[in-house]
Amino acid sequence: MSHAEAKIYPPSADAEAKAHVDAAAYERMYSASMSDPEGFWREQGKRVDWMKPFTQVRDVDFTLGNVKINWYADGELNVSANCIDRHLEKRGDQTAIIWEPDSPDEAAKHITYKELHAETCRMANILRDLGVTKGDRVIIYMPMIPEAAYAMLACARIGAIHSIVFAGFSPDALAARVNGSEAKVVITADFAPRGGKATPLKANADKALKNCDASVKCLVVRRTGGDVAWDDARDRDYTALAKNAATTCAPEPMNAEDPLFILYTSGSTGLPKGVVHSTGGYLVYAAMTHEITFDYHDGDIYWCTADVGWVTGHSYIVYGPLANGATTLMFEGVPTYPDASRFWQVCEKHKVNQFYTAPTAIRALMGQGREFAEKADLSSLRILGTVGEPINPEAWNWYNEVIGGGRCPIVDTWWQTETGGHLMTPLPGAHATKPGAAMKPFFGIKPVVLEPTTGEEITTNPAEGVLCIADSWPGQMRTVWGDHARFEQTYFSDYKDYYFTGDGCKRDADGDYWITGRVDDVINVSGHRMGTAEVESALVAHDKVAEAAVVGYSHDIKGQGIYCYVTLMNGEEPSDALRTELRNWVRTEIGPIASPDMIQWAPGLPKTRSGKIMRRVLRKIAENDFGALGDTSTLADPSVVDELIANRMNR
Ligand code: 6R9
Repeated sequence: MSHAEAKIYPPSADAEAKAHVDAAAYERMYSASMSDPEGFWREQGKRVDWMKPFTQVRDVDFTLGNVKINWYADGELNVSANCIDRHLEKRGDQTAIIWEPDSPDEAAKHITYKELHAETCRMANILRDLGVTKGDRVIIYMPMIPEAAYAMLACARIGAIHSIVFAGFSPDALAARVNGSEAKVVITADFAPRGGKATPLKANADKALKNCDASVKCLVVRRTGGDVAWDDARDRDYTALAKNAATTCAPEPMNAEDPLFILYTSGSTGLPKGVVHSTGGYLVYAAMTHEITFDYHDGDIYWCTADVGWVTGHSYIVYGPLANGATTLMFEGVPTYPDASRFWQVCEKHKVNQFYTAPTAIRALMGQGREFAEKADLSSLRILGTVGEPINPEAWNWYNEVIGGGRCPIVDTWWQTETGGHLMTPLPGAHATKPGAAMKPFFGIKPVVLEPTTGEEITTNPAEGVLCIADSWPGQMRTVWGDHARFEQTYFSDYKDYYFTGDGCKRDADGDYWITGRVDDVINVSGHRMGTAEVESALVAHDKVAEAAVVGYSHDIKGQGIYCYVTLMNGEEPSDALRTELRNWVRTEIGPIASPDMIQWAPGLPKTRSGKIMRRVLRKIAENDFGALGDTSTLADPSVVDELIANRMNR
């Protein structure tokens, strides 16, 4: 089906009547944000409480060599005070966090804003006792437990910069981030229960810390109480210390441009880079998008199923919702444990109003059959959201009908680690939706579609090309940790004076946007973003591997799978045992999410005479699409292509 024929779902009268922003308000506010960004964002800056009010709103330059992004730069605030203290008077006894554990047999917890305040202060005081001060880095390597949120907010409270490492990452990946950010403390837990199994987080941290500076301390939350090794000089028992820690701690005044967190993410080249987000602009943007995209109203129960290890967990489990005084649900488990009805049972149990998840989860649950959803009472649901990858119309329709009962607007939110919050999404009471379309830019966002090779802007509709953003917004990343030149090169060098997203997109005849996926060497596996270069460098680190090229290919559930072409060292024999060995190797180097789906032995890789691997050809072969390999005449040895086709892994 072409986009022109896509079914259109206009906003319902109910959604429109309730919404913070209806169609007319969107038009008015969007055009104000374009014609007077300074005035627009000055007003939005009032969403947060300032210790010292800002007078400057924006100071931005996208010129290569001189890139700077500053918002509210002379203001001072504290994120933890904004997410907790300012709500205490009005909603101290309201639930801030509902915690749903991995096992449905364990009791859920309801943490009020008052309790959140006390727990965050305890954690902040313990961190201070460990010598953490303003500007220091703290790594958080945690299960999805309330202490993960306390840890984030505690860092923010004392002005430390947190960097969360997803609990599914390996010790090596953890060590790289501890060292890359020169962290003083790693906060972890004994074990991370997930889907009935438990990852030995503390043991992983022990392995990682062997490769880190001896001064790094390890603060351990007792989640399961299981046995762990202990180093008295380095390890501290959080659960024991918290009992005696003070429950007040004055929030540190921070400059709006002080970093709030670093989050490592994959790019098209090299190792993951540390995306740096600010304190003031980030919080304004996370709060605003959370309220408007999900049409959050006081008293609503909001659930985002992401992990705090990803940016979605930062902006839309913790910072956005709590800045808005919301009740946010935090889930420790997985969608299919104990069975494929878990998500829906949690929705019923906690009467969830807004539900936000990834297309890969929807596809996996759709595959298990609608009975699992039909068992649950989903009448509390009002808004559904998706994030992380393009959603195929079949999954969209299932989500709409089976989960939303045809009455819940679906917000397909397109954004990135780098953007801090949603850049494109339909708004529930303002816009029509089309299955698979991200539809409309958020306020202040000026998308441009460029012809990929010339960089010319395409101003007519329909349009197809690469997606850039013409101007800054408060939630934009500020730099790459420790490497501003890499920041400029990655995002501002391909297309002059624009932020380059790395995504391709179409704008249809109605002017609505459709994200078509990455145009660089980043792949998206089950909504997890991965650089093919990272998997390649893990593979070539194995002593039997001479060379490797990695591409994505279409995968029914994961969206994309990881396809590896591997050239072995002279004298090494390919075998299934070696395949397993390499797969396990990549899992240890990076983590299970980077586990190769296919490994094809490649005696030679298709290279140009200048030695560049022609990935376009490798992608086609991985897709089983041999008819359209394109021009291969510049290859040094075109015969390797036939060899690769002949040995294509059968699926
Ligand atoms: C938030 C997040 C970013 C990349 C992005 C794009 C893809 C995210 C999407 C989407 C189509 C959507 N992506 N949301 N593609 N429709 N609604 O996922 O951040 O992990 O940095 O990934 O994910 O390709 O460039 P991150």
